[in-house]
Amino acid sequence: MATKEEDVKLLGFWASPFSRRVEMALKLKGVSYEYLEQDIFNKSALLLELNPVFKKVPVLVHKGKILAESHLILEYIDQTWKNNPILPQDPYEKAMARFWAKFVDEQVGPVCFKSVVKADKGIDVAIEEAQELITFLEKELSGKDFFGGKTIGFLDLVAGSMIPFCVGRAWEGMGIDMIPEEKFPELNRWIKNLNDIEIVRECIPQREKQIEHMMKVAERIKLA
Ligand SMILES: N[C@@H](CCC(=O)N[C@@H](CS)C(=O)NCC(=O)O)C(=O)O
Repeated sequence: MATKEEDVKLLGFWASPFSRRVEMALKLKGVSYEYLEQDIFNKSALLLELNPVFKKVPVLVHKGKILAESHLILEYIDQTWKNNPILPQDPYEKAMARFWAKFVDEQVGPVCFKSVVKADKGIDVAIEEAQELITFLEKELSGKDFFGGKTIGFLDLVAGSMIPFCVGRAWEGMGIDMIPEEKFPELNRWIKNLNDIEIVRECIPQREKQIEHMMKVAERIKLA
């Protein structure tokens, strides 16, 4: 079980789904850590030194060992602190959790945000294309409390930090319901289940502050 002397540092950014999911995992495992907030628009010498390849948060430092990329960090945390497992034990289920997590970060996140902001083919088409992707996750969740089954797991951390509190809120700020309950009942049930978990609530950025941040990011995308 985790102790106070873990020697864990996390470089993160408050609105980043990638660093919030790592915080959720550390809290789930009961690992104490020092959090170092980063300005991703004005990167610190420490961030550039620790992650010279991608220059992004999150970065986890455990006893001097440096890790970047949130999926890999989650796996490292899961293998280092064995309590409250995050990844499924079954090889196929584990591969599928990784598959859908990749889909969330590489497809759902960018399409549901960047492509809709740009809306090259018009906003209605952009929303329809985004919701087509979300439908895959709705099916994947069918009849389950969490993607991980009865308890929160790897895909819940990845999708849970990205979809409701990032994609959902971004569009809420622009008056669009990207995940309407009548279209996505399973995902809405799942979002409520996530909200019932204290460690998830602790890691969710403050709503108004996040909406304001996402609107600024949207402006940057439009101008790019
Ligand atoms: N694939 C990375 C993505 C991390 C990422 O995009 N982090 C953003 C914050 S949300 C960042 O540091 N951006 C700075 C930049 O792009 O220069 C992961 O899973 O950790």
